[in-house]
Amino acid sequence: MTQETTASDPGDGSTTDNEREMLLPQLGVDRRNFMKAGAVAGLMGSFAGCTDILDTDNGNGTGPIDVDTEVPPGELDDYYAFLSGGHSGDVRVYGVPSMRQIMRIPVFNYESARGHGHDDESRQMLEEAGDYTWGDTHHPRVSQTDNDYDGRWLFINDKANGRMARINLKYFETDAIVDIPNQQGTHGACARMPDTDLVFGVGEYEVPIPNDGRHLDDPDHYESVLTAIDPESMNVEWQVRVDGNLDNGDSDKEGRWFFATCYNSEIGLTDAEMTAPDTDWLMAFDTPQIEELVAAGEYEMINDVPVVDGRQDSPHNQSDPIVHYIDVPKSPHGVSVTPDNQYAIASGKLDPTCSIIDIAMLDGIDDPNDAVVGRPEVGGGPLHTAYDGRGHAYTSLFVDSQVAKWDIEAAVQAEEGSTDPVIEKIDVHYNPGHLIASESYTADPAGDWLIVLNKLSMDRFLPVGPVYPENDQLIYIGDDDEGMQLVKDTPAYPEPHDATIVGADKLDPARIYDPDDLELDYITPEDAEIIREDGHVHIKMISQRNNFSFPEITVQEGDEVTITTTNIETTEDILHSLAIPQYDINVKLAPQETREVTFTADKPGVYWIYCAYFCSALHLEMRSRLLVEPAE
Ligand code: CUK
Ligand code: CUA
Repeated sequence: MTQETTASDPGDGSTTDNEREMLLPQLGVDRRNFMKAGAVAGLMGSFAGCTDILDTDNGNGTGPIDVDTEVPPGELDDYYAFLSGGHSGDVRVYGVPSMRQIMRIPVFNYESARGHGHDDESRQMLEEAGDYTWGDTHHPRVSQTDNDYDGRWLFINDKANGRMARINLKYFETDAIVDIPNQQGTHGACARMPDTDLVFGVGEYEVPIPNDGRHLDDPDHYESVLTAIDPESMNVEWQVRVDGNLDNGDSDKEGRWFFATCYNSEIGLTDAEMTAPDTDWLMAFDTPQIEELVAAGEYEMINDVPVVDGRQDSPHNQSDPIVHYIDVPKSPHGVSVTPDNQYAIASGKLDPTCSIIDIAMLDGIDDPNDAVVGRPEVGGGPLHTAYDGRGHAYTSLFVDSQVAKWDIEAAVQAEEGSTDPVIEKIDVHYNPGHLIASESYTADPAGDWLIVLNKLSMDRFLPVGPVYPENDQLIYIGDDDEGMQLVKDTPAYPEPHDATIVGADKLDPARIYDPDDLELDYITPEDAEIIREDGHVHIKMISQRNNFSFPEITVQEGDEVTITTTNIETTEDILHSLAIPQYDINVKLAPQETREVTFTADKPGVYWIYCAYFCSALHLEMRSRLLVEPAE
């Protein structure tokens, strides 16, 4: 148990260690000096009189500290949190409430510890998906059945290169990536509810379609598309072209409406042009109607994708439009649907309000602006909104470095621009982007934890040079009387944008591989062999504590070499790897996993194939020689 992970109240009115530490800056005592003096009971005692300060606000943006976030050694968290890695290109798995980072899942990045991009299969997946070395992940969304997490998949966008990836949550491993045509910058990512039968990629950067050089400096030809992807096949099923651009998105809970914000309705080319008008749009896509048009052939085929015209002057948008363009101020950013499916709430970004759209009113409406039923003023720079399932909305305020908690029904009743619906604000550190409440994207949020993904961390951690970590803060929201309570700072490698918090009991990850789930044939000790044919050497072998099948393997310079390896261990947590120095290869092998790697033996010499996962007391001895004989 450490100072940092404890925030429990001893319950006897005395001050906890954590409270004392949080008081230190105020009292002009730094942590080291405090710790040095820690044995001095007198100093401890001198803090006791300070509990009154703590009961109100300790100046650190926190309220009273009486929330138990401790997950003692040997115990497990209640929730998984999946955080996007931004331009690191990966997804991170945290436990909540401990905020311990448990795992990283490489997606668009090459990563050696998990062998991602190092074995033939994952390398081929990355190459076929555009052959980029990085991506920009923003919105991790876990698949649902009947509006609740079903533990099958996690979908994640690539804002950089217009892609969508799927992570298999049995193995916590990226198993498919689609390079989306006609879309530059897939930003928002979301699935159609209630059963994740479509995954939507929201196209941010408007470009000519097709973008083949025929229109360059002519913004009249710049467009964005919404993309619908089949979650099983990962095929792009259809797209809708729109006016303006698209940013974030969310789906209703009944399989009809998909909402996306647009901050560049004017197709401006500079920031000044993009922010000139007072309103942009929230778009509402009538997805069953779009599917009917696709089925009826009412589309244009562009780069092998059926593209339906959803622009304002499209014939499909005259009566009973397929896309409603709803005016909202001003360069809106996040949009999210309330758990009860009543409202879509768009955050104003450059306007201090959120716009509340009554979803049921959209059906057959003449003027979609009539569906805006509330517009509370929540504070400076509202970006994203999350829900606790008790009728409250939590909106991140980028400019104010705060989170505003407000009452949704009160905001519908109040005058436009009223601040009355705001119940409470809490300081966060600093400049929050997304915030995410536990199971907020389902019909039944848990309503206990809120993670706020702060872009700046400034003075919150030891300095590590000019590249700062982000700060993921944990806030307890389970007690409406006490109010929001900041309980934890967590440094994050750049740069999480969004997260999904899933009850631990809703996932059932495999402990070892099921060989039937893998493409490659399982290799037993008896199967081990070296097959030589016309300049190609195929080595089939096993790995186990503490060796590979062959103590040495001889090949000729210039041979193409394929090594297929099965880790035949059946004990969980006993991993091996197949690392080949100076050949840039490290393939991870979890128990019962088979992987394959192919390379050209173009460097003569002796190379010790070794295992990079520390697997046993004889791990260091787990190595074989690759002997590459020089060509004549
Ligand atoms: S975005 Cu980054 S803070 Cu990509 Cu949802 Cu808003
Ligand atoms: Cu196998 Cu180390």
